[in-house]
Amino acid sequence: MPDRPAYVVAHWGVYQVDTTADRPTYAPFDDDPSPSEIGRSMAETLDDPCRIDRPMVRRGFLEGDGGAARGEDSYVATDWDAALDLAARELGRIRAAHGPEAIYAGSYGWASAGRFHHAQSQLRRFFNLFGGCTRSRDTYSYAAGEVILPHVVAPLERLLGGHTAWAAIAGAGATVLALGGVPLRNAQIDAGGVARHTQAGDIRAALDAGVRVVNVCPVRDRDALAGCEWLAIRPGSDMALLLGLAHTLVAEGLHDTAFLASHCTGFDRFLPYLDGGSDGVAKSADWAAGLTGLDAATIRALARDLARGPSVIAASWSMTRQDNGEQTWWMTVVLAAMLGGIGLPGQGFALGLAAVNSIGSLRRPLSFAGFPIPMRGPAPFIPVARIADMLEHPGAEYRYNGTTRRYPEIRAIYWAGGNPFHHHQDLNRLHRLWKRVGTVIVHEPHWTPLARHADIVFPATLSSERADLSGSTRDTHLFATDPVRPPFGEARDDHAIFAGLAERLTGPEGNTALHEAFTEGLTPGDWLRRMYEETRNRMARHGDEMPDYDTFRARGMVAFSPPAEPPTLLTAFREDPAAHRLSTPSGRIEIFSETIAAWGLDGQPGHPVWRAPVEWLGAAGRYPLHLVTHQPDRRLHSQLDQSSYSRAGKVAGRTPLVMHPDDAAARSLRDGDVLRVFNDRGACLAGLRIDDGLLPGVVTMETGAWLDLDPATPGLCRNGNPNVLTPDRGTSEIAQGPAALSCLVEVEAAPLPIPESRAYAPPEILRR
Ligand SMILES: Nc1nc2c(c(=O)[nH]1)N[C@H]1C(S)=C(S)[C@@H](COP(=O)(O)OP(=O)(O)OC[C@H]3O[C@@H](n4cnc5c(=O)[nH]c(N)nc54)[C@H](O)[C@@H]3O)O[C@H]1N2
Ligand SMILES: Nc1nc2c(c(=O)[nH]1)N[C@H]1C(S)=C(S)[C@@H](COP(=O)(O)OP(=O)(O)OC[C@H]3O[C@@H](n4cnc5c(=O)[nH]c(N)nc54)[C@H](O)[C@@H]3O)O[C@H]1N2
Ligand SMILES: [Mo]
Repeated sequence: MPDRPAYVVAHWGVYQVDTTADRPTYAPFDDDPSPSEIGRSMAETLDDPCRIDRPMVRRGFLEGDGGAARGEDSYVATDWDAALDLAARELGRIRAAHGPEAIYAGSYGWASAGRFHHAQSQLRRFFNLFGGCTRSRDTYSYAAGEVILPHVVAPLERLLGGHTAWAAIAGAGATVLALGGVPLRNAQIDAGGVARHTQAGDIRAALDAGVRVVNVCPVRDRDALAGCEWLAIRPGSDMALLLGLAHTLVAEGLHDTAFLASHCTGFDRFLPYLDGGSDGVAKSADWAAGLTGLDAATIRALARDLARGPSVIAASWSMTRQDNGEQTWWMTVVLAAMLGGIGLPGQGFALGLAAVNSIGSLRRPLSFAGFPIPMRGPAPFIPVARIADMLEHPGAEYRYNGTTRRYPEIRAIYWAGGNPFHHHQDLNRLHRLWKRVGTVIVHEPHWTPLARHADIVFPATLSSERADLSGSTRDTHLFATDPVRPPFGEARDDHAIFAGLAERLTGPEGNTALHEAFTEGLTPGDWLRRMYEETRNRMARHGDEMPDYDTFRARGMVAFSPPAEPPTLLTAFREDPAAHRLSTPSGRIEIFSETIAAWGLDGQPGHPVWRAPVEWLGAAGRYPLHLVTHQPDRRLHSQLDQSSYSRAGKVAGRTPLVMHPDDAAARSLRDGDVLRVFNDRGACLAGLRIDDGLLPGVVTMETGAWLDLDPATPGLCRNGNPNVLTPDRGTSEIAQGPAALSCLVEVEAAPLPIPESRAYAPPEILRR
């Protein structure tokens, strides 16, 4: 070990680990001004009762049950050779009989930080060399935005890389209209690691500099800093608010016609919709008031305020995870264009301020090498959240991004580094359809609900057990991370697991050595050196000097300077739209898109439109409450849910459900009660927390509680995973993204006797 602290990097922070005691202790990185508490769970989860020590095979799989008991079964502990032989035989058999695309290895998920030990990269490299698989496209975070924005303004990755910083917004003294608020709780995280949690400080400084933040959210969000105003909007209606603001601008002659003429296209095609000429409905402030529950006068005043001074129209990522999420982000760009501030310092639109630490912080995009993924042959895919549709309707047609596609027939599922039994919607449906698949192979460190839905479970290591290169390309550092513990039990790295399979399989033509191709004869240490050297070359092209690999390892990190000026999106385009054309067909911001109009989709005329959500308070019937799910404060998704820190945030041992006092009184419920939350898709238990900081009629639950379906009560999750309630619908035919956030429910006191949650008790394991 070099003469420096041992570093371990997680998506929620960087830790200096003391390895001299019996158990490693994790202290936040010295230079982190505001570390996340989530790291408190890291030591205890290294070897908690949920950790998987050996390869496991589901008992019913060995007995040939065809998947019937998947999700409820016991497991047989086995040795590595037997488990790898079994998995390799399954993969080889399916490829030979049905082609590699009969294996779904979409494997969406966050896994752990680390650029080499990145489960998805390992999996993609393996399957590309194996001959392919069916993959997934886009994310659960903002699929609707990823698909729509390239047609309208620019690819999302480009926009998030050089995103407008709070420091620029502070410089402009702008008013920020924040749809979905500024959820500081979420800024604990960044994909790949956070060296310095700067988001809270940056927002504080902006507020102190006179920035006005208007939180538009059904929930007041106590995490957002004091000083933000709160406009309690009806969930799912933000698009109507944006249209009402736009209508007011035009009605009062406040829109920037010069900017619309010089940098945009199609405003004239949108105007007849806005003023009602095309459909007889003016999208006025009064119209918007009826849909959003806000005052028409408030909407008008807000439009005038936004037009008067510098402004930012900020939409959260959560805006995209709803019915027609495409429209809300499109209209966010359009409203900002009408205000004319796009590309002026600290003005324009923002996408996900505080969604993760980097968005709004003073950052510049860094260019780090990843584990190489050779591209081979065709790459069939599904939109990531259409997994259950694919399993239910093989061969069926669906629309996606202007094309008509067909679902493949899937015989096996392979997952490493994600948890669909956390992240997917309508989990009772997924649980049912998952049983139709012949073989399920999973790598997991812990007995998560995904591991418990697998036939072959390979125990995976955690970041604390391996050396890596770690850092986010939207952060400030690259770290040399260290193993601070030997692997738990017989756990292996994802790379070693794929290498073990590759030893037992050939490439697609039957003659290539897959192991040789996968590893290139390199050890993990060799890969780290190679990836570092490539990173060093890339960064040198951007003028950043990095030390040689051995010096870097000895120092443990390299830091990159912040940008000279706080960035604002699209400044070059603003200055010279001809020289810096956008990548849209017109090279401009597309308020009307000929491309999208030509798709001929029902109710999608080629400009942003209001389409009422399927489930919302505007049309509530049997289920009168609107459930909003949001990211959890005490963990990352379902990761670390078994820890004492996460469990200390529960109410009566279940996920808290937050409810307005009036709604609780109407149901004779008291704080701390165990609840049954239900709709036609399923039910879960929850613990009541009464709070007046949300709109009556709205209830909230955080995501990420480990699914624990009750064998005695079909459809009931005893632990409080809200995804047994959420709908499994595409956002629209444009992106087919997850409409994960919201649904209608009813809540009652849980009937007695209340079943115990078994979520954190491992399955029965037979050891020979
Ligand atoms: N209702 C509702 N649902 C949602 C959302 C919502 O807002 N509402 N949000 C959605 C969003 S934005 C997202 S991004 C998804 C997140 O969904 P996921 O990213 O799937 O959630 P995680 O819990 O982070 O899953 C990561 C899994 O990887 C495992 N893991 C960790 N490290 C390693 C490793 O090194 N190797 C291997 N093999 N495995 C490892 C962990 O144990 C865990 O099971 O959830 C989505 N679901
Ligand atoms: N601590 C922690 N941080 C995280 C994560 C985590 O698991 N834990 N996950 C990370 C990931 S993968 C992602 S994608 C980001 C997600 O970042 P976001 O998508 O921004 O996060 P959410 O918490 O789902 O939603 C933000 C807010 O939107 C509000 N909201 C919901 N529906 C509506 C609506 O219809 N209208 C309005 N106006 N507001 C609404 C919710 O009340 C919530 O407070 O967070 C990241 N940060
Ligand atoms: Mo996400």
